[in-house]
Amino acid sequence: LLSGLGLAQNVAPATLTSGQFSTVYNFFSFAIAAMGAAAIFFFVSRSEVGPKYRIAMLVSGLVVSIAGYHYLRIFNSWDAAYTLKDGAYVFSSHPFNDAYRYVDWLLTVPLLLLETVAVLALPAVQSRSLIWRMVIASALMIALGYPGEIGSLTARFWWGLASTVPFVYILWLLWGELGRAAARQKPKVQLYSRNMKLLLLFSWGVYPVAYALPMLGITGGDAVIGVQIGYTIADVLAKPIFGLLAYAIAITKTRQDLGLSEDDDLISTPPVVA
Ligand code: RET
Repeated sequence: LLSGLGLAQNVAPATLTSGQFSTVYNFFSFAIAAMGAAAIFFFVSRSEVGPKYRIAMLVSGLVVSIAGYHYLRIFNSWDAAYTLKDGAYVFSSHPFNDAYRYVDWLLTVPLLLLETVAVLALPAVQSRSLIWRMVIASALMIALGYPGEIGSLTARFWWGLASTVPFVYILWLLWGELGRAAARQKPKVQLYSRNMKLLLLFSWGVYPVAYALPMLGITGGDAVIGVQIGYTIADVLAKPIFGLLAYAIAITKTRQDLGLSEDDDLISTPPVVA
């Protein structure tokens, strides 16, 4: 059935045009800059938020540092995997290593889940069980996705389907938990928490879509670069942009805890000494 649907070919491309090669090259370069700058921001802003929320800023900084390192490796691997020959980019003898990405997720997804729970400051008992369930599910999601990434399109379909089960479970847990936590917050944080829920759903949703591109009739070089561009956009949304929203929640809750006005200008408010 699957080969009838045209799914039984590998994603491996023939040759990339120089436009295709450099688009991915530039996306990776952009991701390195975004992750590196975000790391500095989160580490520095840690001292601006109240003690309860510092762990969330620290974890956010770790996530983007880990990702920045992996994007450096991915960038180098991409650069080494193709050589310019007669105006086109052909495979060199070095294979492009997509495992960096999966190893990155294995580390950063549990940390992102921790960050989310930490910034909401849920009661300890409740958050511990929630974190464990999500961490196990996320490891399963990533481990099941990888064989499909490097296999035939048929393998991609079945492993992708298997990976979607823990994926849906995590989103379902987070959606409920974030919704309940949001309901307990004051209006401004409620709005941020709602945005966090939407950003989470949207950014996480980009990963399976990028993964599925080669099965949706996109072929050759377009499939290869579509997957890489999709993952890179998703990573920038899910790590630095998500972290900024976590920072906004943390700083607003810090002000509320101290009885300061929530709308104080970020720059003119003196740092919180705790
Ligand atoms: C895979 C395989 C195909 C099916 C699904 C996938 C989901 C991946 C996700 C990754 C999230 C990564 C994040 C990284 C941030 O640091 C593995 C592509 C559902 C959701 C949030």
